[in-house]
Amino acid sequence: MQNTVTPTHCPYCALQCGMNLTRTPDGSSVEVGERADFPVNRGALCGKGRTAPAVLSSRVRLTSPLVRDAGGALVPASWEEALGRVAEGLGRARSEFGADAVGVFGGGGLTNEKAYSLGKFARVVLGTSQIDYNGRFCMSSAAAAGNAAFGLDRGLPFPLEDIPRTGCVILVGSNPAETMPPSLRYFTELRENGGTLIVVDPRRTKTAEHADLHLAPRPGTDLALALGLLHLVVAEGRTDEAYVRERTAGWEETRAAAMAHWPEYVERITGVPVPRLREAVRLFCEPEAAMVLTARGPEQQAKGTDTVGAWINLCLATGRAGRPLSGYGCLTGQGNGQGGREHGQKADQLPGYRKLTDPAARAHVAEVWGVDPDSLPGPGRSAYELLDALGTDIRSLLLMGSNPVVSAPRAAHVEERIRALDFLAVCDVVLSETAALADVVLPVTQWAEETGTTTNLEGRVLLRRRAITPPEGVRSDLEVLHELAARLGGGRNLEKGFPTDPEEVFEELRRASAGGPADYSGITYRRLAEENGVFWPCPASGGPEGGVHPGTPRLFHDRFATGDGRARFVPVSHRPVAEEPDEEYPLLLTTGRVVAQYQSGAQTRRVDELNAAAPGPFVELHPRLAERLGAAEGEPVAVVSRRGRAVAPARITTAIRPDTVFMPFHWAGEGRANTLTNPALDPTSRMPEFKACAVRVEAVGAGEPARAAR
Ligand SMILES: Nc1nc2c(c(=O)[nH]1)N[C@H]1C(S)=C(S)[C@@H](COP(=O)(O)OP(=O)(O)OC[C@H]3O[C@@H](n4cnc5c(=O)[nH]c(N)nc54)[C@H](O)[C@@H]3O)O[C@H]1N2
Ligand SMILES: Nc1nc2c(c(=O)[nH]1)N[C@H]1C(S)=C(S)[C@@H](COP(=O)(O)OP(=O)(O)OC[C@H]3O[C@@H](n4cnc5c(=O)[nH]c(N)nc54)[C@H](O)[C@@H]3O)O[C@H]1N2
Ligand code: SF4
Ligand SMILES: [Mo]
Repeated sequence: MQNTVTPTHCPYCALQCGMNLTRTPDGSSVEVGERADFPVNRGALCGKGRTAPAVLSSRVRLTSPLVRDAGGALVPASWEEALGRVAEGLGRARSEFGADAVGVFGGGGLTNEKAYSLGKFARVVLGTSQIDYNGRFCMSSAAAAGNAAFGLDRGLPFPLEDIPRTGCVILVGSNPAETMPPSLRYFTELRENGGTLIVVDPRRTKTAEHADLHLAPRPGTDLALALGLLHLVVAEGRTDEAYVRERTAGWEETRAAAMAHWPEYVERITGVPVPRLREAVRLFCEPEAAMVLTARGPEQQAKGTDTVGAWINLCLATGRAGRPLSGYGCLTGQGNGQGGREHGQKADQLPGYRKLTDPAARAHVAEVWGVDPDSLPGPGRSAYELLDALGTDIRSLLLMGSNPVVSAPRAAHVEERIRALDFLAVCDVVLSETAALADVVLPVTQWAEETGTTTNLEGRVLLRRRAITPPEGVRSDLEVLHELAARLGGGRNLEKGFPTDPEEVFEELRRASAGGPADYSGITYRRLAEENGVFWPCPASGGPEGGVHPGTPRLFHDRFATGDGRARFVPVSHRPVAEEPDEEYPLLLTTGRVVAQYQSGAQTRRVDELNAAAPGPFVELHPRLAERLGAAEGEPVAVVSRRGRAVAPARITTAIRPDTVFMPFHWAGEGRANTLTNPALDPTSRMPEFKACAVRVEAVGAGEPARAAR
């Protein structure tokens, strides 16, 4: 029998707050308690974490497989029948149209074990190249920029505990007060210690309220802003010449690009006044150490990779990377946003953050998997491109851990593509909007009911522990993959490569990742339990005096992970958003999050306390804009883009720029923000432009003729 109190981690965001779960007396659920021994959150939790057990209840979750009957309704079925149908649905597409007609879509909330097994399942069992995941919509631009500049992508190259001790932090398009509330402490402590906080956000968010300086650029102009700051750094003689010479390459070209971005020109593009640019440069350059942290604001742009590159350039020019208490970092989002991008559910990737196109990587992983390297497919399509190909090139899809009907850009089109599939199987804990379209829904176990590892935003690998017995009728994602491998293997006993015990999967993941950039080979479940998490890279040996490797909390202090150890400047220049406002669509829509809902809302919209706090979508608009529109607080307004129309109540606030409107994306139906968003993709990361598209807003108040805002 398990202990009654189980130390574990939250099911939601990348902070992966520690919590203690106590089984309720009848054993059917758990209560969340404070877990003070985990340093990242020191006991603090947000409302989502506190109420997470509500989603364990069979009142809101799935407890039986569902299959579509002859009349088109989803009806309960046995596991035997449901698994048989999935194997048939995936197998038929493969035999009729070839392996690439089968798609797989994963999620950054899946544990490392699940992400690893899903990637292996796609390549080994299905033989398809067509796998990608929702992390593409999350931190892919920062990953691409980090790889280009530093030769390695780990969201934060230092632990959060370094933040309060640096001199200045620029938080770019990041709203931790709502998206990672317990982490706000690090920024308030920074200020208590005499450091300064600069927030760059078109909205005066709850986070911006804590800032010493808030810059509110027009959405989609962060690239110009960063170049303008770099221009001032050079013009004011604040470049760290020695550092640039010794630790970087490519400065001259970047310097030239920055010099073309005069502060006055940058002010015109961004709307940020020149004196504020100067103030930001002063605050950032004066202290001994400083950091730039980005999140989805600058990253979810069709030029997200270049935009993050521009912020990294600013760090490199001023000697603020790979030094104590200095650096560039990306605040990753999902529970396993970091680990989920390392172990092979990404279109171009093999475990250990290896490249699918690298012959040595293929040979290593193929050996661990016991297959011929030539049998491994090449890179496939990125997330949006994969969704866009459903029903045409891709005939059947296995989806695990995402709800794209709500969260994908141009969602009405994506929904149409999903409906055009010959066959859709969804593994989920609840009947999400996407699961509701499936031919077969497989109900799976969740966080408190299963063991597994996640890697938090700091690169700290953590052990989530099983605290209660799952309800009858559900199975784990690992069991699903095991059973499907048996059915689809054509007598090859492929299920042997898909153990259902997470620790066994982790042991294989260790070997597969050994020697790769994200090396987990020195990490074991036992160490994770004893040490409360271990930072990768952690090779199997090579610790001090030949002992165990301690893990790597801080990266790049000696050298960057490039061939010559130098960081690379990336020459970038400003370009406009993919869809500039015009006569017909005169405003910019940006999207994001509220504190009480999580992502597509599939889980949190099933929690009463969270719905009471955040009952539905809304459109944030400035009073001047509202007046022109005739929009009143709480009254519905329609937001219209080239992709469609969404309706939600107006929320009138001076905290937003008058040329911008904001919608959270947590809801389906009429108020679905992603009906509007633009799937224009970044050329490198293939990130869609969630953060800027042209719209018009119309008041749809009772009886009044709608007026369009100009
Ligand atoms: N409550 C809650 N917490 C979450 C999540 C959730 O859904 N709900 N999701 C988790 C996940 S997966 C993620 S990725 C993180 C995301 O965490 P954040 O990145 O903090 O969240 P967002 O609200 O998407 O975007 C942050 C800010 O970017 C601003 N912004 C919009 N456009 C621009 C722009 O062009 N430039 C700049 N500089 N800023 C812009 C928005 O106004 C917003 O305040 O949160 C994680 N935590
Ligand atoms: N407009 C706009 N759109 C956005 C964004 C934005 O800022 N603006 N942000 C983007 C970002 S950063 C992200 S990360 C995506 C997220 O969007 P989604 O990919 O839709 O993320 P979730 O809502 O977390 O979906 C996870 C699904 O998996 C289920 N699930 C949870 N745990 C498990 C598990 O262990 N196994 C299985 N099989 N299922 C599980 C949940 O119930 C849920 O249905 O949205 C993107 N979409
Ligand atoms: S901040 Fe994130 S990890 Fe912490 S309790 Fe809230 S949702 Fe969970
Ligand atoms: Mo995300």
